[in-house]
Amino acid sequence: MSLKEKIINGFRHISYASKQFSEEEMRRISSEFYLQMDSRRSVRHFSEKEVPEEVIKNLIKIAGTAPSGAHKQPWKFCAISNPELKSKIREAAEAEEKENYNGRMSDRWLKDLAPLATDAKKEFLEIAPWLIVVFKEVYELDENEEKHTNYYVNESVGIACGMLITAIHQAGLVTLTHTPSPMNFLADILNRPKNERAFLLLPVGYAAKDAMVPDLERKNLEEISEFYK
Ligand code: IYR
Repeated sequence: MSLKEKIINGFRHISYASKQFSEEEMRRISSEFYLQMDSRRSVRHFSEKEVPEEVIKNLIKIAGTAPSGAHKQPWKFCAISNPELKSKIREAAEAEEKENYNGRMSDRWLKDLAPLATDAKKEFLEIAPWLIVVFKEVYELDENEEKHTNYYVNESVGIACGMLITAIHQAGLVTLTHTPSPMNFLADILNRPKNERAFLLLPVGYAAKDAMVPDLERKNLEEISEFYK
């Protein structure tokens, strides 16, 4: 393959060709991938079985391939297997969640959560072998500690998290998106720099043998789409 290149605005651009398939192959590949992703569920019951660090590194590398505003890559993925840190995080998360479930969340919110059988107890934060805390970099800090804006930070980090969740599922592992609120305690416990804000906490591991999930239905294609032809 010949690599073409040219300079635009002083920056090198290289030719790119995506891998392409026949229409028949595309139909098969996309429908099989849909079935694979449709089997993903948010799981709250984890096994203590260890997951190799190399796998976690691969999953984070996958998340790091996400597109981002002006290619600022405004994310940091903190992977925690240290039991003391996991206990600290559980303790702080449960303290916040107790407040949430006992007054900070509206009756309507609690009613909406009832089918998920969630409560303020978050044992998965200690049982799952890994916690990945995703931080967004609200601004960039250069060598001189000067601030530079990042763009579309929530969109960028949200996309990266979606790709991380997809990667976790295809590796045969499970996760859930845990958003203890407020979650400033995560930056404190993990000693993060001041340009980082906690975005999402993803416990990662194998599903427990007796894991259960609510019997939920997804909206169908007609409900989630509108085609303009
Ligand atoms: N953060 C709380 C509450 C919670 C909120 C929503 I919206 C959920 O979909 C699930 C839980 C918790 O993690 O329990």
